[in-house]
Amino acid sequence: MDNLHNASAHLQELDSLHHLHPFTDSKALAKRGAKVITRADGVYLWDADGNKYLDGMAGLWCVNVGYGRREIMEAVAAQMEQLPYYNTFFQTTHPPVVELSAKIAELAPEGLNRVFFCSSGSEANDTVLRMVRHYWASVGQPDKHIVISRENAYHGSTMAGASLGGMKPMHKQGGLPIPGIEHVMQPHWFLHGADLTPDEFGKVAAKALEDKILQAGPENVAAFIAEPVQGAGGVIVPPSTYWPEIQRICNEHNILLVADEVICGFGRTGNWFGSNTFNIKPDLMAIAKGLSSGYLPIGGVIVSDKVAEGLEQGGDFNHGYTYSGHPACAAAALANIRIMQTERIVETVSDSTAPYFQSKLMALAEHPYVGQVRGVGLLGAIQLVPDKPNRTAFEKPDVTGTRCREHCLDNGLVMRAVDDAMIISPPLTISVAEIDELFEKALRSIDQTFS
Ligand code: PXG
Repeated sequence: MDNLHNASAHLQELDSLHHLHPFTDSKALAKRGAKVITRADGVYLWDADGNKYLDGMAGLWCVNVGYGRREIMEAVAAQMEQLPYYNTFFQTTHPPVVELSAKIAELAPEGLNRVFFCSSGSEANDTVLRMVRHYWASVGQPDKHIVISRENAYHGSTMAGASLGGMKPMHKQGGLPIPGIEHVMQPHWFLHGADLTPDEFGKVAAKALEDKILQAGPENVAAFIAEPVQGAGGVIVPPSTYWPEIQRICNEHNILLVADEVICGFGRTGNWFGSNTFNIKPDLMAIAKGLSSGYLPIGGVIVSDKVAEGLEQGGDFNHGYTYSGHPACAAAALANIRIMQTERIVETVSDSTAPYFQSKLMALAEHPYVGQVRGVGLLGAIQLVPDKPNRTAFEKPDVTGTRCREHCLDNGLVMRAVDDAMIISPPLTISVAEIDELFEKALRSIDQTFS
């Protein structure tokens, strides 16, 4: 154990000297040292000191089939031997990208049959921004360029991704948002619903989109982009009245509807896509994360026939990445989807583990310091509050959530805090016994947070 500990300290020191972490205060991290994760299997992680954790976040909302899948590793190794890289720019293609495109078209909602590949969710949303504008220009309506998104949305960290996103702390850095992007209210009843019922509030939140479209002029608006369920914003499941209204508004005003399925896609909500769960008919869908269960970086934009046909009128779409459709990443995604289909993972989530997970989550609503629980499929949020009856927030946001997260780690559970909401998004392969373990550890950690 001592040797292990030394190994960990040495790595921590080098890490703090040479590695800049995403979304991190480097100085604060250097003081405590990063946790060194060395191994994973199933739903569990191990650190360099030999501690074991149940990974309640599936890495970063992505390891849907769980860790340690030999089928994916072998498919990638075989592809690397055959053809480790070739581009798809200059009228060439290769078997894995063809097969993956066809597979995605088969799984995607009706009428979405084409895929543009990239390496991440951020790149997918950069593609979305350029693609929807190019679409409208191609069909003779170049004025339609404004993209409307929502406050507290997360669409990535590149210039376009972070601009489309509605995270204020991100907009404060680097001169964002870029022009032509507007934000409207998020459907977060707990924070903004005041004394409306969730269903009344859902319509109010949707109306914010219609007001914004009318203000900008529908002839100037290209698209509305939204996550079916906001993930990084705090697992915000919209009221049932929200999505039908959004759909009506986009249809009526001739605005493209973009579903950001980066988290919701590939089984997370109990269907292949969040759009299936919420009966959304998107024109485009951004995908990443669960597409390869995070084994290799790959993302994409799934495009409807209408948009694809419009784009065809515009000639070249001057956009693409060296790694668009990377063969090894495509092979990883194909192997991942094969696992999901042979093991009927989406069906198991929807019929068995998600209902069980949601019942355990709902039971936590009784806790004196839990103001609300939210969830769908294998997504959950536990909103911690100081004063239950009044839906008040803590005076200093983040402190309680961070403390709870630390207790979780001490108890062998990875659970992320979004301000004071505790977030759960485990591998979709989690068993009933592991769900019991997850909630037993979560409850113990919440109790310790308030003791
Ligand atoms: N869209 C959505 C809905 C996301 O959740 C992205 C786009 C961007 O994907 P890439 O692959 O570029 O990271 C995401 C990513 C968090 C957290 O702390 C969430 C994400 C990424 C990093 C951290 O919850 N989501």
